[in-house]
Amino acid sequence: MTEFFPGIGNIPFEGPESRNPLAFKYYRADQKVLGKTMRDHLRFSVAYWHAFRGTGGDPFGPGTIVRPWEKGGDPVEMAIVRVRAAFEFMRKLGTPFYCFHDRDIAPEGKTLAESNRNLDAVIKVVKEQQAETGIKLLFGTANLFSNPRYMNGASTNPDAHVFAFAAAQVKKMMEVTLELGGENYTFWGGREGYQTLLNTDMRRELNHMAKFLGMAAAYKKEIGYAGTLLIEPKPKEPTKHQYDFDAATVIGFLRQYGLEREFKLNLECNHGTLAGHTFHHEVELASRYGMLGSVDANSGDTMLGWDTDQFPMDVKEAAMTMRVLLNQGGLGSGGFNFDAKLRRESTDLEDLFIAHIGGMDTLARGLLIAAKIREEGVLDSMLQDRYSSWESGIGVEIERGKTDFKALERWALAEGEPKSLSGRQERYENLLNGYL
Ligand code: XLS
Ligand code: CA
Ligand code: CA
Repeated sequence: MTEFFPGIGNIPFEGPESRNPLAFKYYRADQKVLGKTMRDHLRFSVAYWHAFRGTGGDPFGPGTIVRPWEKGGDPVEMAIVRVRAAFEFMRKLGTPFYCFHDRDIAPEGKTLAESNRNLDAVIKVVKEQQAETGIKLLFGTANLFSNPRYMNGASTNPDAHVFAFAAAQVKKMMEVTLELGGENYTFWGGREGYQTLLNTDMRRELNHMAKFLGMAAAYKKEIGYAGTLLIEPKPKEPTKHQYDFDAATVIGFLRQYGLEREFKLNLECNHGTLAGHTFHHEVELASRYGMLGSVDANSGDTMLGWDTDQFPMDVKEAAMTMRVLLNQGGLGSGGFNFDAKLRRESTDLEDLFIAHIGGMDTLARGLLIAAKIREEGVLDSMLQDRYSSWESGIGVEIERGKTDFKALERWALAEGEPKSLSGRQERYENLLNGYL
C-alpha cells in the first residue's frame, strides 16, 4: 500500500506547552467538556476541495502547491488515488468527517451521463475507504458554479435549460450523499445572484431558486434521505450581489416561500465577515431562530475585501461562537468543516496537517473557554440581570401581550422617567478577556 504522508503518524495530543508543530495543544478528542467529548462537540470535517484540489492558484499566477501523488494520467484513476491520499490524511489527523463537491472528487465528463459514471466509479472507492476508516461524510454538495454553463447562475439562470441541467446534477449528488450516509446536503448559491439589475429579473430569479429548493426538499422525501438540507449564505463573490446574502436574508427568503422547515443554515465565518457581520452574530442569529445547522470554519483577513478562506486562528471569536454552540446544545447533524485553504506560499506537504491542527486547536480552545464561562455563570447572570425588568410587572405584561398603547401610556405617566441603566460593555469585555 502506498503511503502518501510518509514520516507523519497519527497526530498526538501533547498539551499547551508542546512546541511540536505536528501535535495538538488543546484538541483532545476523548476529553469530556460539559459531559460530552470534544470529538462529539466539534465534529471536525476536512473540505476536500481545498485540502485535495487546492493548488494555490490565484488570479495573478498558477498553482504553487504540487502533491507527489498528482501524476496526471487517466482522470478517474487519478481521482481514486487522491481519495486514498485524502483518507490517509484524515485518519492521521483524526477528523471524523469530510465534505466534497461532485466535481472535486470525480472529474466532469463530456456529457452528464459520463460525469455520473465517473462519479459512481470514484464513489465506490470512497465507500470502501469510509468503511475501512470509520470517517463519515458531513455533507455532500454539487458544484453548480465552475463549469461555464453556469456563468449566469444555476437555478437562477435566465435559461430554463440550465435550470434543468442543474436539477439533474443535484438529483445525482443527493443520491450519492444518501448512498454514502452523508449527514447533510449543502446548497451554496455559487453564481445565484447578479452583476447588474439592468439585465436581471430579480423576483423571477428568486422564484426559480425557491422552486429549485422546493424540488430538492421533495426529492429528499422521495428517496428517503433523512439528513439535513443546508443553505450556505454569502453576500458577494463571484457575483456582485449573491441572493443568499447572510443568515437573516436566507431565513427571510425561506419563510417567504414556505421552505423554513425544510432547510437549516451552513454558516461560513468568512462569508459572515464579508457581509459586514462578526461570525458570532451570524451563528447567534441563526441559532436563536432554530436555523443553525452547521459551520464552515475559516476566517477572512480584516484588511481584504474578499473570501480568503484562511484557517480559523482567532481564539476570542472561537469562544464567542462556541458559546452559541453550547447554548444551542450542539450542532445536531452538523459539524465544523474546515472550508479553509493553505496560503499560496505554504507549499510543504506537512503544512496541510499543521494548518488543520491550528484550526482544530483554536476551536477546541474556544470550546474550553466557552465551557468555563458557562460553568462559572458570571457573564450569563450579568446578562440575565440586564433584562430583569422583563421578569415581573409591566415587562411580563408586555411580553405576554396583556397590555396595549393606552395602558402603557397610563403606566408611563404614573411612573415617570426610567432610570439610566449602564450597558457596562467594558465590564463584559474585560470579563471575556479574563478567560482567554
Ligand atoms: C464558496 C463556498 C463553497 C461552499 C460549498 O465560497 O464556501 O466552498 O462551502 O459549495
Ligand atoms: Ca463554505
Ligand atoms: Ca468561502
